[in-house]
Amino acid sequence: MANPKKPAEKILKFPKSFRWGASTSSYQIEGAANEEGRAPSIWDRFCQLKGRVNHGHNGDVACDHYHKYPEDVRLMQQLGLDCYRFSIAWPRLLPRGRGQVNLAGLDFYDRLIDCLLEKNIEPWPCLFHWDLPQALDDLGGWSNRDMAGWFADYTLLCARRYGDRVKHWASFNEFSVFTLFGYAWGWGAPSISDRAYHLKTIHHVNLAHGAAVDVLRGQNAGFAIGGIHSYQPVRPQKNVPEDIAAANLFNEHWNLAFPDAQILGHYPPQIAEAIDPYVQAGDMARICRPLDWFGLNHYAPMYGRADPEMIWGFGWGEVPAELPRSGVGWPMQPQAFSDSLQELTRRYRLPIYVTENGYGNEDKGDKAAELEDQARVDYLRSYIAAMSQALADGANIAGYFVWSLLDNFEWGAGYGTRFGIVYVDYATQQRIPKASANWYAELIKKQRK
Ligand code: GCO
Repeated sequence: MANPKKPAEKILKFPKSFRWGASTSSYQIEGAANEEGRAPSIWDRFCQLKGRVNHGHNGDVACDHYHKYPEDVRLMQQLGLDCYRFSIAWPRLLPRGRGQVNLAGLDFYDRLIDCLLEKNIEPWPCLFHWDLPQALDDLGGWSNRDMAGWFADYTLLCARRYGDRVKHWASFNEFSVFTLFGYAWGWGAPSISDRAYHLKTIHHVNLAHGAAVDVLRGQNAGFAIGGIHSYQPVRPQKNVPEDIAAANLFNEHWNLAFPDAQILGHYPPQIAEAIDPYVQAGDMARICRPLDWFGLNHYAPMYGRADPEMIWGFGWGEVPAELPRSGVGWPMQPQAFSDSLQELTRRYRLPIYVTENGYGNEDKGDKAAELEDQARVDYLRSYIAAMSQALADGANIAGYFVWSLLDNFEWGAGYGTRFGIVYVDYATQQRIPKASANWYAELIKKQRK
């Protein structure tokens, strides 16, 4: 419920060149997991493990976007979006991760891109949103240094096929999140929990990013290339030395391990020391390649505490009781968003695209309530107001993509958590814009006047 006593935050005018969009990812929406030559990814495998994904859900059908993309693109047009961020499923293009190409997979993204362009919506593909081909995981996955070369080959395939129509490219989505969850904490695919494996993964993913940037640049000097980072301020749960130290290491892992290496050319201090055995001469220059933009996924501040049970000794602390929470319990603090935008402008000196920001809630089965999502409207209004203030105060922000266009497969939470501005009825695959979609469309329209 909107708080009647609280004045609505003021959204200042954005420049005409500011881009408005929405984001999704392949495994979360496409479905058609076993169709037309797509091979399993590590997420298909993970979903088969007992008790790992809520309700035993998986991405086999998801939002059936593979078949319903024309309808989804029409929705984007109705919302007035300038651009659409999606991801390309590596196992759809290269079922074994390398070698034999699946032409039907290549064709799918051709159709999607053409459909977007017909409606004047810019396609912003991301090359990796977590669905690693299982065949490559069988070869050691990201712990294998050869992955950098295989990722570069996959990137070249995409750049050659789609580069005549796609200008904006993202290498990876949330480097730190999938590496921490998948290889340190074991809570996501491929469910590994091992310090050495995790460190190698960090370094090889960074090498893969650098190699992909070079491939893209070599294909077309005019491409606009970026990486997408989850950046949330990490605060100590208590003001005691153990928690301060834990929050500091948490921050190195979550916020700095990838962008510092890719943009500043070095690892943050504690990671630099730990990762040194895996770094070869010339690697930092291979990782640190010129970029055109910084992709920021931001949701909420985080609280860290010392936790000897956790693999790196830091864990999730409690959120202070005075902070309001979203429908999935994440603290809501728009000021942390504007602070992050200022901080990132200063640190990396690149134009920032907010590639994800949004509000999640547990589905309680009340469709009418889902459609009247006032809490999501309030969240978006207050966060976009904070972004407009940051812009007015000098942050370099060029665009905003809401997460997410559609309700979708929310990883370990399955379909029980909804992040969409458009409701998906999974029984019928019907799409219905929520109040937040209408609000977002109005906002975009007003900005154009
Ligand atoms: C991530 C991903 C998205 C999520 C979204 C909500 O951050 O996990 O980029 O795929 O669905 O962030 O959790």
